[in-house]
Amino acid sequence: MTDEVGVSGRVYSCPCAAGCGGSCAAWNAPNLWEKPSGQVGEIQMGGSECEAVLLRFPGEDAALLADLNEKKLLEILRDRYREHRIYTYVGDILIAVNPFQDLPLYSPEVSDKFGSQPLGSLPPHIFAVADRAYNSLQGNPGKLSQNQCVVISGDSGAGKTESTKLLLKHLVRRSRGNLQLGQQILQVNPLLEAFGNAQTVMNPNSSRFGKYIQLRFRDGAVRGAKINEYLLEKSRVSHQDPGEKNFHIFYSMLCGIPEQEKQVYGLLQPSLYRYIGSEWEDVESRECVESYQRVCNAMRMVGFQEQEELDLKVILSGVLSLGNVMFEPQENGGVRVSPTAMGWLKAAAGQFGVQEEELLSCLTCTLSMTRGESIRRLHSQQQAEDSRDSIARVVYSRLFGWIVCKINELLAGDMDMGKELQEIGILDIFGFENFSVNRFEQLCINLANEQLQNFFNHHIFLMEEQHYKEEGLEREAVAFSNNQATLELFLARPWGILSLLDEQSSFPQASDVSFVEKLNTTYRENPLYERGRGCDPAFTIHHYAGKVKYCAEGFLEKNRDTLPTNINHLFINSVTSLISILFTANISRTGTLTPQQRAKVKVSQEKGPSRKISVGAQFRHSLAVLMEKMYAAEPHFIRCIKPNSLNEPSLLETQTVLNQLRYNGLMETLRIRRDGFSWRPSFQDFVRRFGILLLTPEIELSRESCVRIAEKVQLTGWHCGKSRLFFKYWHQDQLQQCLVKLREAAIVIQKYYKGRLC
Ligand code: AOV
Ligand code: MG
Repeated sequence: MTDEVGVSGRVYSCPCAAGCGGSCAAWNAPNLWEKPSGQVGEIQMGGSECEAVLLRFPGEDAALLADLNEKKLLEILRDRYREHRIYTYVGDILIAVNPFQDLPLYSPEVSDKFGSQPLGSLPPHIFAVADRAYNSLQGNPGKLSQNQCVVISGDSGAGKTESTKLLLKHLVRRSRGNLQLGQQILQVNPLLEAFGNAQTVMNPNSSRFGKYIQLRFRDGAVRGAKINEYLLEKSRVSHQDPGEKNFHIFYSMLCGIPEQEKQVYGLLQPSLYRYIGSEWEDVESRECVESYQRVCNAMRMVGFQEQEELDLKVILSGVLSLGNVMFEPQENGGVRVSPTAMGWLKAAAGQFGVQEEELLSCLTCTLSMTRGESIRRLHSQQQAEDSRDSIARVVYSRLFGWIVCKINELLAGDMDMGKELQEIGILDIFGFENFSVNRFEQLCINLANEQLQNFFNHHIFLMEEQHYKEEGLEREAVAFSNNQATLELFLARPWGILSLLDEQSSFPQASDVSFVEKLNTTYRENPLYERGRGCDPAFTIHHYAGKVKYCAEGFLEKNRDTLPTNINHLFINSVTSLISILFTANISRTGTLTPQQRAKVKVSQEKGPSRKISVGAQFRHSLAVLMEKMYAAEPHFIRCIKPNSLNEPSLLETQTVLNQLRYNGLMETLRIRRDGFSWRPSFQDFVRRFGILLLTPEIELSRESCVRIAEKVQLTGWHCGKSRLFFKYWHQDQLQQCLVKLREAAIVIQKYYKGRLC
């Protein structure tokens, strides 16, 4: 095989991998070369062009560009996108531009090719990111390697969820563990998407929850998986804005269940259900039938029992029936169910496995205990409707929480055997959102995205700077847009938005208006905050990705998330066993809390709604737990870019892409990756991992050994600090290639001697 060292010091190998000696067509093909100036032309190898940097296709790694500016990066992305080269590196960070069409990039053959070739020797690809994480997991013999995490970020519809699926697919294939477990893991996504995704105006398959999937490995093979879910947007069950839909499962169920079977669940025509709304007309039934089959298959493959599946469908039907229960006022100030809706009440009670009168009482009045006496307060029409919708929402969100718990149980594998496992986590959350009306859900979604951007900044800019300083290396700091202040605006105690929201939520007299007034006075001087204009309570936040105006209506109620009294009691005693489980185990409320907090939530719920942990506080907590996990892992970043707002293939809108490059900080990243040293192993780690290259039995874990290794492999352009080494990101690939060669040589020698002995 021919290797070439480019001006950057990076070694390039002929992609044919057949030991062509530089004679094959791939190696000598035109357009394979790029001059150090970044100029691309049909330059042939050899002769006066030997200084040229080989990029198998122009612009594969934007960090290698000599003349660096926004326009150039944009041009590269556009030119590559035109040729369906959707992946581009900025150093070790992968940019993925959504193709909005199926490309032949992900076949098992491609997967195998990536798994078997040295890192960096193939064009940029999402599989290569997976390989890098996987190899780092195997990294250091004799030392438990660091867990890895892949952080995928980008706007809504940019391709995060698709990327997650591709990563999983490749990792499962590569790790070649238990085949059945691998298949189960791959079925998790279709299942979660059916229940947790929905059509929004930005993305027809938008994730309405966040997830962190942890793949657990031992000896390089997958041994189990665990999912953490974050904040399902349950308000969607009872309300969808124009152009949006309810969760996919409702549509696929209504289309996919054969007519005769529908009776079992008490399901009627789709157009009758209020929660399905007017968007029903658009539903393509064939597609729906197929998606229903896919969900059923996925449930079976993951390992759900038949009875559980049956209960699940009955409960979903119950949610739909409940949504049709309407009320009318009565003379005593209370309400009754409209006579035409009595059938729906009966149906819902049957489907939930509870007594009709008791369900009715939960909807139409509130019971409270004062000094041992129970007091009954009648609901207004609005209160009755709110109770109905909140019951529907809580049932659905607990069902979702239960599905996740069940998946975790089924995919736990042999993880809990006490032996240490290594982990690759993949984070796929809901992307940044800015709709015409933004509510409490968008506030939480955008907060999560701020947190991720902060994590990215921390790793790419701050840690870099800090390391140089600590290790005595003189480097100029790269200016970047730090969003720490925005994060504090949300999270600071006691004056951050979430704290003020909690404070207001605990006052019975407070309202959305008084909450916004409180914000207005607290943040009068804060440049990241703007008062809302117009009559509704509203406010605007300057996010890293732009200004978002939030409509504060419903904030307090959504944060309090109060449930009608007695509903827990009613549902725990349901004859439908799954309903009773949902309300006994408290699944969705506590899915991400520690056992102590779990206990606290349980106690506080038993004591009544006022002591309950608010939605904002839970979300803050689960974000904190997630960040703790991610800060302890070695991160790999994928930045997804949405090329146009129409979700069309082959269309790249310059301004749309430019905006994303800007607020994702990709220009600054480019600069820091070009000038900086992104891989900084300690002396010990470096010797442990690459000491074998010296081919001597006893090697000290010292600075000198490091220098000997780097010199032996003829690395150039690296630095030595006080306790660690500073490498360009490609040095790691170069060293890895040397290890592979050494391993291959060892196998040949072994075979040779074996042959002689025989
Ligand atoms: P998101 O996860 O980033 O949005 P998705 O992963 O759902 O975005 O991607 C949106 C759509 O883009 C998908 O449904 C596909 O049609 C298409 N797409 C994305 N990546 C690819 C790819 N590699 N190849 C082919 N098509 C692709 V959100 O979840 O809304 O933030 O909350
Ligand atoms: Mg998604």
